[in-house]
Amino acid sequence: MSRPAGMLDDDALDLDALWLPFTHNRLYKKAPRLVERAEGMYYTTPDGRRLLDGLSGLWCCNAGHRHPRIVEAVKAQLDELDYAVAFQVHHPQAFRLAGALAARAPGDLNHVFFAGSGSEACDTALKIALAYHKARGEGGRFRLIGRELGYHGVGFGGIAVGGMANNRKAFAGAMLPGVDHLRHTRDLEHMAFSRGQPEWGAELAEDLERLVALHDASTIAAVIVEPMQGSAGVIVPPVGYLERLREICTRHGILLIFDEVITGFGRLGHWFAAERFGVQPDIVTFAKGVTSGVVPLGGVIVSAAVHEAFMHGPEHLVELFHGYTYSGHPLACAAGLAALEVYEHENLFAAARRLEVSLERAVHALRDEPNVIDVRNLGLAAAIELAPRPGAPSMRGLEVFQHCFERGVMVRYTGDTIALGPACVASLGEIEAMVEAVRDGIRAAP
Ligand code: PXG
Ligand code: PLP
Repeated sequence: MSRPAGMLDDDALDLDALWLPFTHNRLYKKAPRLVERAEGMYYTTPDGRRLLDGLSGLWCCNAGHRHPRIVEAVKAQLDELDYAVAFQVHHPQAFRLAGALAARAPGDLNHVFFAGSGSEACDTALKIALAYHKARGEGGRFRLIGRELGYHGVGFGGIAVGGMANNRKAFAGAMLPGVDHLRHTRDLEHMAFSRGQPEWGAELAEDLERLVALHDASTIAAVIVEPMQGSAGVIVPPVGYLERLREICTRHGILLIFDEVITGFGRLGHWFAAERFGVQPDIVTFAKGVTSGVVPLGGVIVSAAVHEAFMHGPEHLVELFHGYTYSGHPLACAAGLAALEVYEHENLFAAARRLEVSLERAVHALRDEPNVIDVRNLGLAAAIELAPRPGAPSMRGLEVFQHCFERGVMVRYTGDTIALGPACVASLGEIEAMVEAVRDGIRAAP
């Protein structure tokens, strides 16, 4: 074969103008990797090679790629309505999808605000939290608490409460005032190689009491956490941890926001992680899997009480000065409605819960491979953490990723952690193929 899998085979394609997100652009353009088509669990590269998708796109194509029912719904929507004015006028599909989401969200999470992505969803949730307290006469609650290693997208709000240093350091002067962070829950000494939720670590939630003591509860608006941290490499909450966060927030009148951009729509075998963990947040953010990645869509679901706080004052006045041109875009709503139907009719979350057992077994069998220092998993998410090569952090991760790509499997790497996030439609054989590619990759990256 003349060139590696996925290499550009159109010599006329000029790579210069495009600045890729979260990518080492110069190295990438020396050996670009592209995909041109996708179906189900597979991509096809421009030179016709099939690639098994080990990450559901970027944790979003939970029903597999180009599910025919979703594709049909989007095509049909295009024949009816392309765009509807989002402010003051709207369209039926958005109301239908909001109703469908409210019906599936746990407890009294029953009002939906649409955005275009997870980042917009996070900034929206933070703004709602601040405005909620203001509306109730508690405008002194201006602090937002995030968590170390947290990822809440790349808006100014999201990076301020986020805890990934690389996403913050160039923008240090532009962080929101009054933000603080809980300590993260990754502790290899106590929890390495846990299967599912670690037994140790519920007490780490007490760190919130430290921040309350420091800042006083009367200054804190909300705590935002990913119920399971995705981007930082599948950091699974210890048994009892989220319950304790909930208790502390309730005791001090602090809103609890679950950022479910990755954990929603089947990733943990349920509509939402809140349901799986049995912990009720006041606000949930979602994106990605809501349309199975077919059209961008994000949003926020709030509790009855949060919504109610805004519904006072003269009726002709806007209650929340916030919104996007593309809030509830018709194509996104059509894709969302179809995706929900697919998840339900094909019992994909039950399938995810069955596959979780196989994924867990397969990834933990990597434990004795060279340089593996941790294996973590929950639902259809797993991470294999490798020791960094001395003097060259991230190189091992990159080499494993490249090796898997050459072998026809797409995985994700962040630093020296390899992540897998198969779609709910994966077969047992496909899960095993992903894990075996990672095994080979680890052996090829001494
Ligand atoms: N919150 C969470 C919890 C996320 O995981 C966002 C917000 C932002 O969503 P948008 O749609 O603005 O990207 C995310 C996105 C990875 C990876 O490799 C994770 C995300 C995006 C891309 C890659 O883990 N998460
Ligand atoms: N910038 C300008 C100049 C705009 O007019 C708008 C929207 O009208 C925006 C940014 C925000 O765009 P969006 O609503 O798509 O977030």
